Amino acid sequence: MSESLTYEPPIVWKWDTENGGAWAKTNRPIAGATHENKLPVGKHPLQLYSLATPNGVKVTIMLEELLALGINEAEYDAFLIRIGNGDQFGSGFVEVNPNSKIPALMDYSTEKPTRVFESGAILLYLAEKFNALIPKDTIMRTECLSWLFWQMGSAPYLGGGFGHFYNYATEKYQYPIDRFTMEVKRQLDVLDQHLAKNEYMCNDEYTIADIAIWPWYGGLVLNRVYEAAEFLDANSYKHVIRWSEEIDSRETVQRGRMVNRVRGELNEQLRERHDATDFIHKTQDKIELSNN
Ligand SMILES: N[C@@H](CCC(=O)N[C@@H](CS)C(=O)NCC(=O)O)C(=O)O
Repeated sequence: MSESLTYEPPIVWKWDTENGGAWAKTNRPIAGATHENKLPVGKHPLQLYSLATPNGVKVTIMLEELLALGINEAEYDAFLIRIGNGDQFGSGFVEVNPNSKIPALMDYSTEKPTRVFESGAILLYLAEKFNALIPKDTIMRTECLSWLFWQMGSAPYLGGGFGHFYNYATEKYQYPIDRFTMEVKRQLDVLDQHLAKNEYMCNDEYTIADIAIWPWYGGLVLNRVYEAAEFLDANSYKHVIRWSEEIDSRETVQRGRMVNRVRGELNEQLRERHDATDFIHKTQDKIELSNN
């Protein structure tokens, strides 16, 4: 515990580089590149620069879903951005995403190369480009976009709020944990009530709304995010559990979760993906075996 739980803010806040807590090495109050670093470019039109966090896997799941639908133009190269090492502040990455956060995508199939950042924008871009995983009917399409933007607005309370104070913070304080737990449980109840009446987020159609929401809220109730399932009484959200388990069983989702993964079982880590056969030959267990 620190000496005092109360804090008197100064007139003007100053950056104390020694006092950043978890993520202190990467958190900064300024934007822009810290170093020169050209990004690699592979052989496919779509180039993804990412890491298998919940925001990152939204995009790899989407790309694997598109490929499974037979859309071969969705073939992609996925390069690893290690945010703990500050790769997101390299000059090449900042050109693709001035906000220095994964995931970021380049599409070289357009007349001029297109950059896309923000996972929700990437999902929508790919859905529109390939005319897939987004409802065709205007009312359902609007419903789908409402849930997509709901996720983008809600998840920062789960990640930056709840996750930070419950999981990452070295000292635990009741005030922020209570505040963000209340909000996350409210969000889970929003989902639970909706999924009681709908198979997926948009009625009976699996769409980019599910692909955006599942990595965060599915991950939470399946106890993969912040190890908080028991604390949040996740089993009581039984419709969220049903929907989460169903999506988790999709082969496309299992593949998407492996891409750009650097933690967990070695055979589930495909740190870089350049070809569909990489899932067979290039997982980390095989790479380490061939290096020995
Ligand atoms: N709203 C953004 C959030 C992206 C985001 O927060 N990415 C995190 C990893 S999950 C990141 O890159 N953090 C690095 C940093 O903050 O420096 C999105 O959905 O794409």
